[in-house]
Amino acid sequence: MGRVVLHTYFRSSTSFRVRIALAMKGIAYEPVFHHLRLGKHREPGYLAVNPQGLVPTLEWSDGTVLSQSLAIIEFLDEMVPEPRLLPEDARGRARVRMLSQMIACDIHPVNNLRILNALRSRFGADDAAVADWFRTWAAETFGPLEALLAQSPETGRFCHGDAVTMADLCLVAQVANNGRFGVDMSPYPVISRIHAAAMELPAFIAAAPQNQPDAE
Ligand SMILES: N[C@@H](CCC(=O)N[C@@H](CS)C(=O)NCC(=O)O)C(=O)O
Repeated sequence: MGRVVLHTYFRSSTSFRVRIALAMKGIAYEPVFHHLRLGKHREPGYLAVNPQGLVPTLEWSDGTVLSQSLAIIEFLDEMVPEPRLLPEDARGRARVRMLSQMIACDIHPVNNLRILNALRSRFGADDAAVADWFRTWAAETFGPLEALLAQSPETGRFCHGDAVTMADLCLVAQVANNGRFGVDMSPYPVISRIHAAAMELPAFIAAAPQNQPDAE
């Protein structure tokens, strides 16, 4: 395989999702770090690569440039099929996408750095108010996510059966973010159990924020 580049930031949960996928599939890559708190993702050089100015962005060996973590993960799953991160059956794939999107579409966007910065700059929110906002929207979806996982016979050691899927990548990365904002995880025993099981795996450990070269 040729040169693969990942634009990333250690604390970025969307980058964390992709780093796990790369590690699980054994794909070596060159990281390019963008310090989000210093606004490095808004510099012209990076905007030329990704006009949205968000991480992650993947530069694949054939020159393909992709943003959007879930699109990247599905692309990687097709390029390097083993181990699979999306189930073989349509129903299973839909369920994994459903669980993934609950986090990726309904929690992450409203709790993203630029939203939290806007709460501060436009509405005068302080640290406590920002953390309260974050916890509100995390809980709004983690409650139903917990219920769905707890009631489904398709939930196993991980979100969908006993093998890791894209949903686990999203779950683990969101739990890491929750930790930074003091989200009480006690109402979510199934999510916590899946998180603990995943964090025993080498790919998840290698991809974890604290184990990145740009970690502070
Ligand atoms: N939907 C995108 C979201 C990407 C995204 O927002 N990434 C965050 C880091 S987790 C970011 O770059 N934030 C910068 C900002 O909010 O200014 C994805 O899944 O990749």
